[in-house]
Amino acid sequence: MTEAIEIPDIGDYQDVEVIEVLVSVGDTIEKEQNLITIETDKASMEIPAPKAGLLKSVDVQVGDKVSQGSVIAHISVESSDTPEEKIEEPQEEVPKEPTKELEKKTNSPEPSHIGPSGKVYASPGVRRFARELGVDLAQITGTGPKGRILKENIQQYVKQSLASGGGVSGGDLGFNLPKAQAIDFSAFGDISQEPLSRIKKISGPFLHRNWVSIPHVTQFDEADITELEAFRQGQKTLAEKQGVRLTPLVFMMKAVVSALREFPHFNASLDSEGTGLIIKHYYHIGIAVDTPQGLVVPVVRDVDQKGLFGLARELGEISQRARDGKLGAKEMQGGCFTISSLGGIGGSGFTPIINAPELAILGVSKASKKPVYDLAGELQARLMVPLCLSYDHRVIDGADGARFTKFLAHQLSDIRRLLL
Ligand code: CAO
Repeated sequence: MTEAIEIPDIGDYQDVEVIEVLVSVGDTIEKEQNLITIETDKASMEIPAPKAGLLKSVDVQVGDKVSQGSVIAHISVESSDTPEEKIEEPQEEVPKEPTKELEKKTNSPEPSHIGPSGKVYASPGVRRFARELGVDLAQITGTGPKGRILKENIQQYVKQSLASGGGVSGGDLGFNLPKAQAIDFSAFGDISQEPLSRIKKISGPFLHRNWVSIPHVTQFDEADITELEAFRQGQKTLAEKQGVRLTPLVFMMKAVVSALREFPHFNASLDSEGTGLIIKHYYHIGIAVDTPQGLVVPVVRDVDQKGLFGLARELGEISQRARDGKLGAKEMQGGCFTISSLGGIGGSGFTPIINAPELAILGVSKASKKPVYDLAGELQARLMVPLCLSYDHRVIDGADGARFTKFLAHQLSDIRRLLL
């Protein structure tokens, strides 16, 4: 059923200007999600959706004037019990009434952050400030309570962008390329259209930014996991009895921690000026998880302090929660290094994109038996797993990239080292 959404009671204000449209046709809207921002000479207000549903039309655009009762959108009302609904922001993050904020007040820290649903929450003052500077709020990580974006986060982002020579919009990194033309594909045959999921909408710009702003190099190597696999198979029944799946990824996580200890500059981030390193003395590993809604990267904390079975259990739980769309924002923060494993699917190698502000990411492909000459010159069938390490060449030299994967391969080839 399609319903019109109207401007609610906004006091005595009439003909108030629409300064921002926060949603697009085809978006799945949650109840109380902000749809547009309007602004009088004294205040800005965000207008939330009274119901959840699919946005069929947006009936206003920036610059339009609206008053109480003006129709701003049409929404097709649907069940709110979808997996995507479950990963939405906690209720307290979303104002129940239009948020009236005096400008001088909204320049102070206000609720605004990117939730796991991929939406950007911003107070009118923070949004206005970002708009004036041409800053895309989706590019900013908030440091306020519960990850909220503060005005100083925008200032810091602009400062950093200018220092690194990039454009403040985040998307403009100095490339002067022609815009892709809109093509009418229906001229060539039947087509249908569907919107990108919210996770893809939010992760896409981040992946793009990381791809163009970080000088990536990918180092390829392979590790002999013949003994590791024999050990794993030997432990499988015990693992199953304990209700966990002991996959090669769990061993990979332990091996990565050993490599991060050996090469601390991989367990680091560039500081905000881009002139120094922040070295981390904890070992939180992000794991790329393929979900129906898109790729998410939950973080397993303190991997150095956990055993194989404990890690296997945690990995199983977080990947299930990720697929159910139930991960909280905090569970995707604080990673030191990411592992992206396509080993359960196939392929012989790929070039993973670094998950900034981390400095490196390990791609793992499917292990296969290969003929390998042993030290005595005898040909052996060995189980080899491809490793693909992408690293930030501003910080990590090629030689260290090669040393890192060599060390990793060495760790994986001797199960005793991993278990020690
Ligand atoms: N080589 C051979 N077999 C492998 C393997 C490898 N490198 N890695 C996993 N396998 C096997 C597992 O052992 C399992 O088989 P068994 O049940 O017989 O033991 C099977 O493949 C399936 O494993 P899995 O994928 O379900 O489990 P996992 O722990 O390896 O991975 C998870 C978990 C969540 C990371 C994975 O399911 C996933 O989502 N991967 C996709 C990540 C992704 O999309 N990355 C690309 C991002 S773009 O940079």
